[in-house]
Parts: sequence; C-alpha cells; structure tokens
Amino acid sequence: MSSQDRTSSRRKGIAKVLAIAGAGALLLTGCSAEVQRGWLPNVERDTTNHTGMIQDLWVNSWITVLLIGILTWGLMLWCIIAYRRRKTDTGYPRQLSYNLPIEIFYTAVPLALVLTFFMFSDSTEKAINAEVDSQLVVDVRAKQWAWDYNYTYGALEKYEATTQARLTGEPGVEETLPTLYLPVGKSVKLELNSRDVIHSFWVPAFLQKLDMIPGRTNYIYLTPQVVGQFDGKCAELCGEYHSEMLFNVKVVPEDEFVTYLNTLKDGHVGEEYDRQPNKVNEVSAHASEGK
Ligand SMILES: [Cu+2]
Repeated sequence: MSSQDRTSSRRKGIAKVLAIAGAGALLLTGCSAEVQRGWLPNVERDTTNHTGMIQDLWVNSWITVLLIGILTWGLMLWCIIAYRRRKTDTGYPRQLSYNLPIEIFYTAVPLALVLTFFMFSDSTEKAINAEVDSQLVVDVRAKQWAWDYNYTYGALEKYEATTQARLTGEPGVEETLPTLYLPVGKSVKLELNSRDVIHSFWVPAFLQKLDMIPGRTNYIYLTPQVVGQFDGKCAELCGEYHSEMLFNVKVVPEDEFVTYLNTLKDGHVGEEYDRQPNKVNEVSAHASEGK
C-alpha cells in the first residue's frame, strides 16, 4: 500500500468516526422532547419565588460541565489521533511523570471548579431556606398514608385531617386526593412534621423536597406565584401504601382560599395524634378500609 493510499484510508476512518459521533449527538438532542422552558420538565420559571433561581443553578451548572466535557473529549480525541502509534515506532513512547506544572494544573483546575459549584449551590440554598415572616403557617403532618393540614392564617385556625385516596386505575381518583390549598402571591411557612415514620414532602413543580422526620420539624418558606393545581407526593419509602401517599396542591386567589378555610374545622389537629396509631387510624379510617 502506498503512503498516499494509507493517508486516504485513514481520512475515511476519521470521517466515519466523526459521522457516527455527529449522528449520536443529533439523536441525543432529538430525544429530548421533555426538555423545555429552562431544561426542566414541565416547570414554569415563576411557579414559586424559588423555581427561577433553582433552574438557573441547574442550567448554568449543566452548561459549564458540558463545555468542560467538550473540551476534555476534544483533548482526548486529539491525543489519540496526534500521538497514535506509527508503523516506524518501536518500544514505549517518551514517558511523562513527575511533571510538576501538569500535576499542579490538574489538581488546581478541578478544585477551583468544585469550589465554584459549591459557592453557587450554597448561596442559592441559603436564599431558598431564608426564614420569612409569613402570615400563613401550615403545619403539614404526614402519616401512613395521607396528610393532615393545620392552617393558621391571621385569626383563622383551621384543620383538615385527610384520608388516603385509593388508586384504582379509574379516572377521577385525582380529585379525591388530599389537597393543600395555598393563596397565590402570599408567602407561606410550611412546618413539616411526621406522625409515625420518615416521609418526604415533594411538589415536583416547586422543585423543592424535604424530609419529614418524627420528633423534628423541618421548614419550607415559599411564595406560590401562579394559580393552578400541582401534584404532590411522599418521596420517602414509608410502608405498604407509600405509592398512594399522594396529594394535590391548589394555588388559588386569596378570597377563594379564605372561603375554603372557612369550610374546614376549627382548631388544630396536632401533637395529640402523633405516634398514637389508634388516633391516626380514626382520622384516616378510610386508609385501612378493604385492605
Ligand atoms: Cu410517606
């Protein structure tokens, strides 16, 4: 084979690799129909006062790591091609060890990256968790396998002890799920408590999730900014019917919220029910029906 033939067959090989890589990249981007509005599935930027900053942290981190990835893959490809073994090569290539400048470089650059990611994550997290004086406080009590809501809104103190909806596969079950009502544009302090085992409060559209631990209260402060209905779920495996421990969040105008509160019972269903299985079962009698 002449050296010209060899060069042309090598070029064809490289072209083939590039074509496969290009097709792969197209396929990957083509498969991302879910990727929309800030590259997070079905989440509006303004759902709460936090969703925008969480999206920014996520998207900017992705852009950064993708750029580093492209640079790294490019350098790897370049090394593989430029320093490939030639026909005339014998023995080992020149070895590169104890090269101090390179060692300092590949220690310092990743360290700087990790610290930068840490700094942005930390400042976002601090902003999200900052304590806010809220007129509305909802003591959310998770229990196997439903939720109780204690609302304190100004002079109103109301509660709702909900029961677990049974998933039947039939339409209409969604409407029977326990529903947490929140007024739009008002900041809310969610006090997250558990009556029995560890649960986790998760509203995917709010991009926030927090564990609910017996004997300990965790807090979420947020302001819903868009009227609408959102799915909520328990995100910690908590027993047999964990998968049915679902709820709705309804964000409504303030007057509608107050009207709803007035349909609820006066007072607070609270600590007295904690870790008293009989009382819990009384509240969520429906949960044990037909099991
Ligand atoms: Cu749970």
